[in-house]
Amino acid sequence: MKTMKKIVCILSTLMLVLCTLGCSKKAEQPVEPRLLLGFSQIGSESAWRIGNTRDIEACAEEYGVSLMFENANQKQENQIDAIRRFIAYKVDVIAFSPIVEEGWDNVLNEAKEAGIPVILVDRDVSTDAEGLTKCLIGADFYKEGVMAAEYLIRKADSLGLEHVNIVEITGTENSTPMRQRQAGFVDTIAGDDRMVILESIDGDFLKSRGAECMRSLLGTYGSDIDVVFSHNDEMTLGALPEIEKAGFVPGQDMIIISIDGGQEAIDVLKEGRINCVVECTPKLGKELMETALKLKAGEEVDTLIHPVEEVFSDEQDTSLIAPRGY
Ligand code: GZL
Repeated sequence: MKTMKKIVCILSTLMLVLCTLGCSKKAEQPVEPRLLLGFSQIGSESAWRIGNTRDIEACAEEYGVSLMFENANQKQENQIDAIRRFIAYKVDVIAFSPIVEEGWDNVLNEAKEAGIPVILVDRDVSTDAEGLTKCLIGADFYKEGVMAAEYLIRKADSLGLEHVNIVEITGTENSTPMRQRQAGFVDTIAGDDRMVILESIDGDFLKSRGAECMRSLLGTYGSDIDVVFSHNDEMTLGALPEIEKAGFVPGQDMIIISIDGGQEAIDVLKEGRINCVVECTPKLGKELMETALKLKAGEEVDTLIHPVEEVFSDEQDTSLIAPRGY
């Protein structure tokens, strides 16, 4: 009897081991991706862009989306080539952040003819054609420009400034953030006679160009500059050392206003060398994956998704600003 019990015990243990192996084997089976998404990213020009890429990659993983990711290294022709590869590969959905607004009709028509829906991430395209894209997921850049100007008006009031000379370092010419941030800012200061924009200069969202632009502006206007309005943190961080080299104290001799809200800029805000940072969140991955999955399932999607964004400035206790994650 005891022998029989031993045999049953060994057999049941063996069965348990086999089942476990079998399960783990099943667990190793590659899980079919829910969707194949082709994404063309502009490049790696800023902490914002790198944060955007990281968020999209993390969300693809989380949502079980197979991501074909291509970095265009700041060239529109590379983005167009990437979209054509996605079409040839017959991805389920195409998404991209257009470096500039014009020049996309041909390739977007090719995607439409191939029956592949396209989602715009971060930036927009300018086209007269209908139905080339399904959705734009990105910041309200015009509002960011408005928030920057509204801060400046409050700051000028608090300092009792009667005349405010502004220099503007803009983002990539003809890009949505450049056009909209400038429009929002200009429209908001338009009614305030104290405000004068001495010059706007294209810094292409790059740190190195931000430094070059600031050197040029300092050479032309020097101590006449009251405010630097910079379209992104990278250019701001490039400009600050140039202001200091010229003998001025940024945040005191000149009011510094920036946009993006990355950790490095927030740290400098806390030091008092920047006065205001308007948030532009790069965390668009969740909305992108959910929208792409809806399109794959043939569901209706919102045509415009704006994230909620805030302003960080020397009007608040900046020590309370949480870590930014980009
Ligand atoms: C804004 C994004 C801009 C950032 C820059 O959504 O398009 O591009 O403000 C980035 O940092 O280069």
